[in-house]
Amino acid sequence: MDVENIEKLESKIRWEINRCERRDDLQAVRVKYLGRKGQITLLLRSIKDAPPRERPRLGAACNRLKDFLEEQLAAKAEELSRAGEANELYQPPHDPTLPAHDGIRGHRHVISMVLRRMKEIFYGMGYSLAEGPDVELEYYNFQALNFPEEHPSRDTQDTFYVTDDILLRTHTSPVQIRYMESHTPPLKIIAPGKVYRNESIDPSHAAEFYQVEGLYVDTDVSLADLKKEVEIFVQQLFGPQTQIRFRPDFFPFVEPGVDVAMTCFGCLGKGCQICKQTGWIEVMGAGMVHPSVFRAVGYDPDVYSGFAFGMGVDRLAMLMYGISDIRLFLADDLRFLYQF
Ligand code: FA5
Repeated sequence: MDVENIEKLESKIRWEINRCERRDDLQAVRVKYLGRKGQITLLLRSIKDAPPRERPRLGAACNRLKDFLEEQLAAKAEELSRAGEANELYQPPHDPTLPAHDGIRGHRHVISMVLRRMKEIFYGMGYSLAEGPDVELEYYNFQALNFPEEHPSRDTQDTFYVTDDILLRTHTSPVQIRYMESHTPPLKIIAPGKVYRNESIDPSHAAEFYQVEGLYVDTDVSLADLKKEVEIFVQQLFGPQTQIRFRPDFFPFVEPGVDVAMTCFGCLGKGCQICKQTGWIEVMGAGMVHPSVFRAVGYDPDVYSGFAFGMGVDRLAMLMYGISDIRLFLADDLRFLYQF
């Protein structure tokens, strides 16, 4: 074996590697030349039998050949892997900039969406946020709000009691009391939150639902102010053509008390299925803060006046989206939830 023969092997190797079509073919070429009985391995072993002055040149030529083989194998492997023949050793690195798989995405619950919209409108009208506890004292839920001792809603049939004095709030109105106790007028707040009633459940009655309370107290607040504020709110939520109507109603903590209805957005007042042919939809209870309530929080009713209103968020959401059963909001049915 001389240097010339060794160099001739180069073109043989190049030709063989060029013909390789798969990773296995490349491995076969590697074994053929570098395996235990491979041609280059045997050449390297035979150097010791050559005349001493030939050995350095033979050794250098063998090493060059070995390097050449490795380079050719690596280049071909990359070419194959680029062409789709994936190879564990030469696979391209993971690319973190590639777009992710489009998995299932969550989104806000429809009640949260409606609540957010309502808050946005009220913040725009100058109201700020007030909050109170879900587990409330009987005093704030009833007594300070001027509910007589024998009022039916105080009954355990309507209210979830924790103890004699502690209950799950049945409305958001107790937040009015808590807020007035710790602030002096003028004040203008909304209090959104969850409320609980020991109700028989049906398509329009839930045992837990959301309300938004509103309260405005200053030195010269009138029923006309209440009417304008409510009108601005419903027109922003349901459209500028919406009209409102006040009718007398009774809540112990307001005097006078009113039931607020708006013209039906489905028929604009003509009568349709949504409004049960009446042309009107009830939206909230409201009224002028009762003097007894002012006295309970230490305000002088001869100096201050104010209005309060309270509405059910679930019922509004049902109207806005044409939902026929309130129980769907808590049913955890993804087919329902993904529609919004
Ligand atoms: C009240 O809760 C008063 N606190 C509202 C109020 C505030 C009046 C301030 C005056 C001044 P009412 O019980 O009517 O009122 O409930 C208010 C709203 O809650 C109703 O209009 C309705 O939309 C909703 N609501 C009442 N009961 C249920 C129920 N079981 N399921 C779902 N929504 C309900």
